[in-house]
Amino acid sequence: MFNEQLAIDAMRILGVEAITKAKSGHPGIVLGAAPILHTLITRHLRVNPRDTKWFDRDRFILSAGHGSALLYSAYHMMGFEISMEDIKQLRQAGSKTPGHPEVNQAEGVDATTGPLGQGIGMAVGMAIAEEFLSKKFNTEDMTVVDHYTYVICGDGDLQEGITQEAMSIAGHQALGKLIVLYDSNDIQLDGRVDLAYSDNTKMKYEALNWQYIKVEDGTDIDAIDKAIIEAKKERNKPTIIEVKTTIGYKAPGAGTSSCHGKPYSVDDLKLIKETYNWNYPDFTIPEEVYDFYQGCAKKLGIKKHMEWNTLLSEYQKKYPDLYTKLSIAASNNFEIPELKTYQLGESLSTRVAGGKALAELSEYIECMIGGSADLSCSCMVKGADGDFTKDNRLGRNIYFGVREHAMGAIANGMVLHDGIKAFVGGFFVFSDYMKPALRMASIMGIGTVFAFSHDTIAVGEDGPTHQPIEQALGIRCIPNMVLFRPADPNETVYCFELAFKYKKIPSTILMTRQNINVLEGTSYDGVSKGGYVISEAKGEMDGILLATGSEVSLAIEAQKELEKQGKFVRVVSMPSTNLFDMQSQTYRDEVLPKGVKTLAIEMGSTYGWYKYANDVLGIDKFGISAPLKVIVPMYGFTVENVVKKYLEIK
Ligand SMILES: Cc1ncc(C[n+]2csc(CCOP(=O)(O)OP(=O)(O)O)c2C)c(N)n1
Ligand SMILES: [Mg+2]
Repeated sequence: MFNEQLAIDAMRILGVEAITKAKSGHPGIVLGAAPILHTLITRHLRVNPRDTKWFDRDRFILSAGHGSALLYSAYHMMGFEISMEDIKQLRQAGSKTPGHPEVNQAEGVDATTGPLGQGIGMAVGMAIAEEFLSKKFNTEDMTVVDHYTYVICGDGDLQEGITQEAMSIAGHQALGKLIVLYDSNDIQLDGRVDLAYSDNTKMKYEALNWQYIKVEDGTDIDAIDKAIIEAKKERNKPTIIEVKTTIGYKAPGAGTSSCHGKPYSVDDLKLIKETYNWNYPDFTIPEEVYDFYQGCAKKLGIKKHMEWNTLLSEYQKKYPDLYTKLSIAASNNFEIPELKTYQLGESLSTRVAGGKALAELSEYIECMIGGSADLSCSCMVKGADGDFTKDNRLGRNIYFGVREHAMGAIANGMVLHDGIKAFVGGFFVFSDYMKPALRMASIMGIGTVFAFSHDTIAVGEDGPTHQPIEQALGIRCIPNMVLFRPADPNETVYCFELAFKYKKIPSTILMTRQNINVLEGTSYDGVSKGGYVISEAKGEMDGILLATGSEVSLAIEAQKELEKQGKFVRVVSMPSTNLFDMQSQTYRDEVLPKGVKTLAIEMGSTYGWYKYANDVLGIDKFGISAPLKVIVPMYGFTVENVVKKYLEIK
């Protein structure tokens, strides 16, 4: 009979060898948590190393992303497309084995991790997606969606605030197919966990409506196995399995933080291999170990995938409509319709226009799920078909509660799962609470839609804490993110159409609290280019007023006033600087010709606008609590001041 210890040690040693070669990485978790991952992949995890995107695979997230070498080592031996050469290239430029697991770079990685806590948040999103899709597509006789979501996390993950939010929602939503394996080694980067942490783990998670199971000896794979079996039995609660381990097990510095993030020297590595009685040259895995891991993957994953394929073709015959819908969802090929637009003379806030766009989109996209952080009545970001609850898994609105941090990560998790188009929203100023998730969506290249209302100081009475100033700038700077700030209800509709079309680009849509008149001159084509001439100069062009969002209306008023003074200016609406910057130089020069005096107008940080304009009417200080009618003019956003500022440009 095969000695599994050999396989576990192979996983450990290969990971540590890669770290030593890279002279960079985190060996402690590799040595300590290997038995956890080993148990999962040899007895439970249903994945196909040859088809890593199989729709009904179990999802697995290494939330403790610093343990990437452990993951790569295991995946290599299981037969994923991670070669020994890739392992040797750990953490090197362009390798398939980056410092932290990245969805688009390393084979089989279900979520990019590294920022602690994000992984757990995304796992909750995946578990929600599974619950919804299984309810939607399974029939009495055919189960086409049925999988678990597994997480391995560390002490750091559980200390993060986002994790409290995510686990609280997961418990509330009774996500029974979510299983978190906690590598509990009492050590973190700076030292002992008890320097900073004394929560009662069992009581804490039970209070959050989780099942808690403890495994006292993290080298006892049968005990870990038994705990996972127990976890799977509990269908009404997510489970956290606390596995007591030793960081850097059997290696120099074991049980201390010295082995958390420092690679072992070549000499230390030699010593470790001696201690483990590992007599193979570096980067050498015995055939029997490959055979064992690949045999397990075959039995647990590949075989199941083949059975699933057979099931799916029967499903296609018997339920052709459902099959078509499932295929569209799984491939993220949702058809985006042309949405209803508004007529001149109408006036409504862009948050209301956004809410209506979402409602209309929900009719076409059956697997569109979204919600808000207790602000759906205000920001109008709300899903259709009632609320997603433990008793109504087909509800497409999620009440996230006031949990923005987790909401962002959960939305990303739903999108990463595939099959779901997710959108979430709240007050724009609190996008700060979601910034890490916005950034993660951008790094991962996924089409999550973040829609925020209350986009400027025009929020009014709530004061500076609620009035965004620097937020738009911050989000525009995130690579691969498209931020939209539509000028009127119609631009809002076009922004939603575009955002829902993107598959590999997340978007952030900013909406007003106050009413905006429907403007003349808006166009889908213009919005899709990020910036366009919304109102041409009525005579020889003297200059340009460049504006976004609600300030476009102001610019058009100022254009009329300047006209009276004999100055003909063009108004450019710039709903997305990100998209505008992607256009050809020719197009950009057409819209904003060089050498033409230009004033940019936005009720937010001026930083960044000088790239397009000679001067900027913006806000570089905090707002104040005052009614809209007072604060907006007080901060200079009047026709007179726009005209004055424009005329001052030399
Ligand atoms: C949000 C965030 N903050 C800080 C870090 C840096 N960091 C990475 S691992 C780690 C220690 C985490 O401790 P634990 O999860 O117990 O890992 P172990 O030392 O047991 O491997 C820290 C602070 C990070 N990756 N993400
Ligand atoms: Mg730890």
